[in-house]
Amino acid sequence: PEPIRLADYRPPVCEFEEISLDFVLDPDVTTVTSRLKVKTRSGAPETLALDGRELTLKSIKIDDRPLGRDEFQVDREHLTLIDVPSTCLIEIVTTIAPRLNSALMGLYLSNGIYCTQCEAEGFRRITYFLDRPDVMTRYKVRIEADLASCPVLLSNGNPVGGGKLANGRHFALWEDPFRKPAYLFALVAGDLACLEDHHVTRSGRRVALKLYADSAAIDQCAHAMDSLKRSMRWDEDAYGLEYDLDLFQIVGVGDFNFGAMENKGLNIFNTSALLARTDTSTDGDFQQVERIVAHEYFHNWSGDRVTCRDWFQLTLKEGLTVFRDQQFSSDMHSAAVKRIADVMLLRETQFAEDAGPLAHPIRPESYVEINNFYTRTVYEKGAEVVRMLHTLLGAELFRKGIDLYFARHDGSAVTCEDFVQAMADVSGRDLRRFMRWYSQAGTPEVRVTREFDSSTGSLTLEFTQSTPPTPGQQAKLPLHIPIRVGLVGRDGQALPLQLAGENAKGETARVLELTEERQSFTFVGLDAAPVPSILRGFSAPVRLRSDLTKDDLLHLLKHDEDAFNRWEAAQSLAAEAIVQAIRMSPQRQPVPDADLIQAYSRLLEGSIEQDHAFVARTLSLPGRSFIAQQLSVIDVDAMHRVFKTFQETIGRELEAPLLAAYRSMARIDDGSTRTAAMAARTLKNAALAYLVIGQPAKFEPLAVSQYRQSSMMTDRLSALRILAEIDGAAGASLLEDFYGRWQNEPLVVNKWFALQAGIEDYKSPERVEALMQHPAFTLANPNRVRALLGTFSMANLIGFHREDGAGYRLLADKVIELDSKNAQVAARLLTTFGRWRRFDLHRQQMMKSQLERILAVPGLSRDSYEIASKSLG
Ligand code: HT7
Ligand code: ZN
Repeated sequence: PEPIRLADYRPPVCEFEEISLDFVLDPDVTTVTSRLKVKTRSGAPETLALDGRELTLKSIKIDDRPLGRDEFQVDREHLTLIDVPSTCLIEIVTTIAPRLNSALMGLYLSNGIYCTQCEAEGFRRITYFLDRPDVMTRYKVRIEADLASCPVLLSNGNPVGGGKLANGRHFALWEDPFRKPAYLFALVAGDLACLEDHHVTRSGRRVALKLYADSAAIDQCAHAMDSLKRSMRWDEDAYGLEYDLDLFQIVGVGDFNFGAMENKGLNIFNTSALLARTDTSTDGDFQQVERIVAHEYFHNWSGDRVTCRDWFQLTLKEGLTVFRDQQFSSDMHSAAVKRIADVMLLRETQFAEDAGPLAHPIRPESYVEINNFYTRTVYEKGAEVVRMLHTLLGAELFRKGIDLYFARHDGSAVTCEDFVQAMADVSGRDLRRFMRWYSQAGTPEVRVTREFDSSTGSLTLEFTQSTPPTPGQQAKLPLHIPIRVGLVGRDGQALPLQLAGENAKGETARVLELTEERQSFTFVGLDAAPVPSILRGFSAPVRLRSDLTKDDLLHLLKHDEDAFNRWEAAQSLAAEAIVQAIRMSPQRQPVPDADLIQAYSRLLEGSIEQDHAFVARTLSLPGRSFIAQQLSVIDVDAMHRVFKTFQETIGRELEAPLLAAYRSMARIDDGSTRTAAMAARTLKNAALAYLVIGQPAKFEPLAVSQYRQSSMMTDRLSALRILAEIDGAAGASLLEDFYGRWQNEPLVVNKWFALQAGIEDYKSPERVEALMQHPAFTLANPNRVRALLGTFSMANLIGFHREDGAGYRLLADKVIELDSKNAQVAARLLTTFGRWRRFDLHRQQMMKSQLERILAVPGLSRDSYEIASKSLG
């Protein structure tokens, strides 16, 4: 398949002033009648190529005149109408089969509920249309369905009518006053329960809030409703942005390719991103629901009111909205812990993506299948780029920039340049070099060295930046990089920062701006050599290489006023020790050094940190992927051995403080989902894991009793995970117990699959194979596929990469099976193979041959073709 290129963008040949859509719903033959009010841009007749896939065309009329066979052409992807008058009304009747739609794009059925997914290019599976985001139209919708099975009929905007029909059918009419691109269209019909509430906006308007789900799950929707209300209030307070319709609806469905979708006024959610109750959901789930509800709601402005001109600009709405949801979560809970979690995710996933064959800029220049570009780079690195603008301009000017962006572009489809231009206009800053972040792939490396001159009391920091080559981009240019810094005195005090040639301002943190390949900054007025604290708050998505010593890091861990860099110091100390141990011969026992253990012990004793979630994060070893990125060849067995020994040693040597922390956190934990209670549980369960891994025989009973006595899923699942991992006496029977209790809760069953897929041992390919035969497993449900195959391939290093290649074969078999059913999910699973070059030659060969096998499948989807071919390329 030929790639689509940003450079080939051309405006659409016509506009649609209005579309009226009539749906007669039926699982096997749904009839869709579309009436389009057309106006060509040239004012002259034009040939119009409408997008459409897997549609059965029944009839076409222009201005009520049926078209003859020679007046249009139909192929697999288009309906081409020749000489369409400059203004006219086109009526197209098509049929579709929602029941057979296993791709979950367009109109499909999920547990008897009709629902749609139109982003990015799903609308063309509903009717022929110019399915591109710069075609914005006013929608009028009529939905007709069976009253008994579909009492609820929903679409975007406002309900404007409806009624009963003959033969047990009924209909509803909806109108959306806002022009929108087709990707924001939504329809839902089914037997759904509803949770209702309302929000009064800052300007006093009452907005009805309706949350729909299966009646068995409606008692798990309160947290989402609460999150929605907090999001609406926050967007008013933080950005002055109010909701703009009188009704906001959310529907949860069990079969969904992604987390959720921001359709105008009718968000559709994967139930995994909507439902939460403490007995069935972990604290992580609660936070995830809150984040995703907020994210989709924030899209109402950053995405819906101002949208993307084309799909290359995806980061315009996604990067900005992720940044906004990060700010929201940070305001709701602990800012430090949120930043740490976001940076961990970025470094473990996006940095790896940026260093592999699928690396692309946050605004790609070409794609074969846009669905493959809903990536960590577009989302998370995109959010970091917005964050850097916030850092460079400061909160006040950034807000002015946002205000200008929305005022200037409300109701239109725009580009990343438009966003950055608004920031440049309010600040008067030259952001041309900054724009390179949008077009340059790869993670920049920033090196910093220091020199203290005691005779002048000055410290010079010398920075160099470089970005490694990525596919199709060999040479890289210097970027505009904000580096937030501070200086920590020998006594632990934060020192005032005065650059040579400047007057003293007394500030203890500031932002240095790198724009060249090499730059130095000299701080003056220092009595003794301080320890520099660099890249505070992770002010730019770069790999920092500094000359900080172990003592410097221990000093920062104790004294840095920047919490992120305190955590970073602990991570650097642990990462250094782990990497060294991995490089050692297998005969030597890898042990964490005494200083690190002592630092952990101090943290546990609570003399330094008050935020218990922060303590838990700081005590946790770096992620596997973060460590793997620092190795020239990933040795999965050595990594497993070292992580295990480190955990065992920490668990044993810190038994007393860990147990004390466990007990005191258990006392603080009141079973609520308040931030402090969640933080206490995080630390409690981190301590439990260390204790059980350190001394399984001694602490297994503690985990068993936590599993049995707690009514909270967080505690139960943490205990069960650790028991299953140590493979002791209790693990197997409690796994059975868990399934028995929760077999009727699909989201909990996903946890059960994921937990077992993630147990790192050499038996896992067989275990996963056996789990695929379990009656509860199905390839038709993306959540289940992700739980079992996604976890196995992404989070089970030694199982998936077992030396005989069984893990690779298993994944490839399933990708091939899934590709013809749901290519989007198949292609995403396939991305793991993209890392093949990082392993030893034997594993490289095996992964490569699975990629070749997949590429040879006749009729392979565009999605999988793009990932497999780029991975090999
Ligand atoms: N904007 C939404 C993206 C999305 C999606 C993309 C492709 C296929 C299915 C999808 N479902 C939702 C989600 C978001 O970022 O808010
Ligand atoms: Zn989004």
